[in-house]
Amino acid sequence: MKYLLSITAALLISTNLSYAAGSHSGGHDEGHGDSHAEGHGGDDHHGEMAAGKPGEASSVTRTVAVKMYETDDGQMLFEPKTLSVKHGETIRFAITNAGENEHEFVLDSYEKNQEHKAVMAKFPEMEHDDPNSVRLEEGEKGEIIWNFSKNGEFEFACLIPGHYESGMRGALSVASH
Ligand SMILES: [Cu+2]
Repeated sequence: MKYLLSITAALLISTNLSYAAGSHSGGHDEGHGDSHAEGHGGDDHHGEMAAGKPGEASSVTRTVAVKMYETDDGQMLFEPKTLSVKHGETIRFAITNAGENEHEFVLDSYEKNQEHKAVMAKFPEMEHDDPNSVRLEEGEKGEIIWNFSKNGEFEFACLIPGHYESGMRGALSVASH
């Protein structure tokens, strides 16, 4: 029940933010009709998302190791700090939480991450089961397999309150060559 309430709130908040920012892309008249069913968030199904779509293990072309950790001076970081991939690649992100806090790896557009971060700030206990993210306890390992079907500038981030501001964000660019 908690989950359902949070998702409803998330949709309301992200809608409000979109209007406030004047960036209401994917509008109602742009051919997204099949993903606009009542009560169904366009980003919650298993199809395309802002940064591409979930990939198949059999199609993986490259594994990228990602480490999440904290430094003694209070920074929270990803290693590597930025990523560059080719359009069409299917990447297995092998993610290790080498820190002492819980962390997450969320791959999305900058705008979606800002919206998601605002929701997380309001509902820190919110749990999600999105194919573009993984949340790991201290010492835990996880993975995401992702197909970069869209060119553009994206972002990987940890949206647990305070972590993004402490350094847990990185640019990921997808280009044809
Ligand atoms: Cu974190």
